Amino acid sequence: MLQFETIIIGAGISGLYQLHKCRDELNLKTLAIEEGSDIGGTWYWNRYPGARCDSESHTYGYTFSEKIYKNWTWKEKYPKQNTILKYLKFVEKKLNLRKDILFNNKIISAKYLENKKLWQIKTNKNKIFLTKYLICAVGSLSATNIPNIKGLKTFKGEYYHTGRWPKKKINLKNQIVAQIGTGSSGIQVAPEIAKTVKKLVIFQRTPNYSIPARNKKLTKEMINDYLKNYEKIKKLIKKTPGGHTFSFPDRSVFDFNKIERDKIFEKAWLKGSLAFRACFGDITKNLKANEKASNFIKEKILKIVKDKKIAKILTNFDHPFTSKRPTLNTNYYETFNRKNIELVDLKSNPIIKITKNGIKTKNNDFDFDKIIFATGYDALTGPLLSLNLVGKKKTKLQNFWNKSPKTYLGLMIPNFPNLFIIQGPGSPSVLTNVPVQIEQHVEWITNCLNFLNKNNKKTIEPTINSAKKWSDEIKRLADASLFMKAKISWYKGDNIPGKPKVFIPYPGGLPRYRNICNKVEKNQYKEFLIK
Ligand code: NA7
Repeated sequence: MLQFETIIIGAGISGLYQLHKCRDELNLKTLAIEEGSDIGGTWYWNRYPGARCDSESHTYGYTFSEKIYKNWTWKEKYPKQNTILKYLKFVEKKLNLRKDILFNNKIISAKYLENKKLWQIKTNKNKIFLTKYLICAVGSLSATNIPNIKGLKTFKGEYYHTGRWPKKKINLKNQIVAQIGTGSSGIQVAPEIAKTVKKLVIFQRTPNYSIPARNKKLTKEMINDYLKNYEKIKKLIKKTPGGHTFSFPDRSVFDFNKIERDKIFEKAWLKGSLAFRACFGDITKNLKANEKASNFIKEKILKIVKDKKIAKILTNFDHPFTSKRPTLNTNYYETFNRKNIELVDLKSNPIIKITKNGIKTKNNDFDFDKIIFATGYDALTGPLLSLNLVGKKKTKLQNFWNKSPKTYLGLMIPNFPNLFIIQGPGSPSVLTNVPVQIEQHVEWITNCLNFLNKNNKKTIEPTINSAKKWSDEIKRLADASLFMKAKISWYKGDNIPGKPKVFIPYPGGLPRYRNICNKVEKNQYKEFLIK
């Protein structure tokens, strides 16, 4: 049985950086284990047509190395999936990481051996490893959710989930295709495949607010500008709540009359980007202010979409803008003006079952060649629960988290010594420009391991009390936010039957979170049991 000092699960953005830090900075004997056949994580699996990042390219990536930052050139405002994969391969090569990654192995269980103070890991290829530290770099949105709809097994065509899109080329030409789901992925995939398919029928459960991305090629000037400003950008994205280059101004929606306000909204709409929500400081905080932004978006959709019935379904909002994950689009609403598109409102016409030939709803019987599930993920907790983790005193994570995920800082779990999470429940994770949060997590974990090794400490785990306080703090912040106003939101577990209905990520913003983590480190981990 091979033994390591650190095993990292996952070789996406977080796993790669953590491998570099553990192996090259701390000199720990380290192995990364990856389910896929190559590196990339999210960007390995999400190969669906139109897959693109919603963060601007020059802020989406590693900033820890000036050399790496400046030796890579982003060519578009929003990088597409394949470009990000190429970027990660470029980084991997620079750091020579591949030799310490085991591919095509999925972790099926991980058990803490109390007498040895080691984790025992098993993979689906019957490989067993021992390790002192176990770092879960499994991503927040990697456990795909295909809803349990009656009859799926009887469907005689092929079906795919956007987050597990096949490597082989999928022929959609002249096909009649169903797409279930209109989140970030659904909004990206629809305009792309609508160009090819004979007919696309989109099944919408909740209408989504979407802002134009306005993707564009970066000019030489723009590229030189962001390269020149490396230090400035690196500092800036650490200071803003979401890890983007924009922050929220003091100005309120109510400081302006409708004409002035709409001018500001219009400018942001024409520019495109997630920064639309930061036109005013109170859009994401105050329901009345939020309504002004929602109404502006609604008016835009009603203007773009020609068919009044479709436009009505698309704008039948039941939640405030930004209370669910904000999305960007390229011609999503315009796509509904095509002749080969149909929109089904699942609120009035729900799916009854999937049949041999297609989908039966309350009012219709559709025939399909293919079904695309853009139905999201068992977010944040799903990837960790799938590891079948068993901690001290035979504590199963499934049981320990049956009412709510309990972590301290989203980084560690009581009863699970030496087990670290990157982007876990209880961390800002999905509420941020993800690589910015990843770098903070990896660096915090690295410093913690360094502390333990230097002080000859064998184990670390948070106290139950600190985890309890952390959950209370998340609840307090979430309750005061607009996030809780969404009816169905994966931020609070609503999309998965049986999942605890609590707000999962830390909603206090990155700078506040970073300060807390830094204090914990400075005070030598007082909230933890260290032996
Ligand atoms: P999301 O944002 O979870 O979107 C999933 C979509 O699928 C959303 O419209 C859901 O409607 C819909 N959905 C989920 N379950 C069902 C069922 N059972 N029936 C009908 N419709 C359903 O996932 P994405 O992949 O789009 O985006 C996730 C993140 O990945 C994104 O933020 C990017 O970072 C990449 P709902 O709104 O829940 O009513």
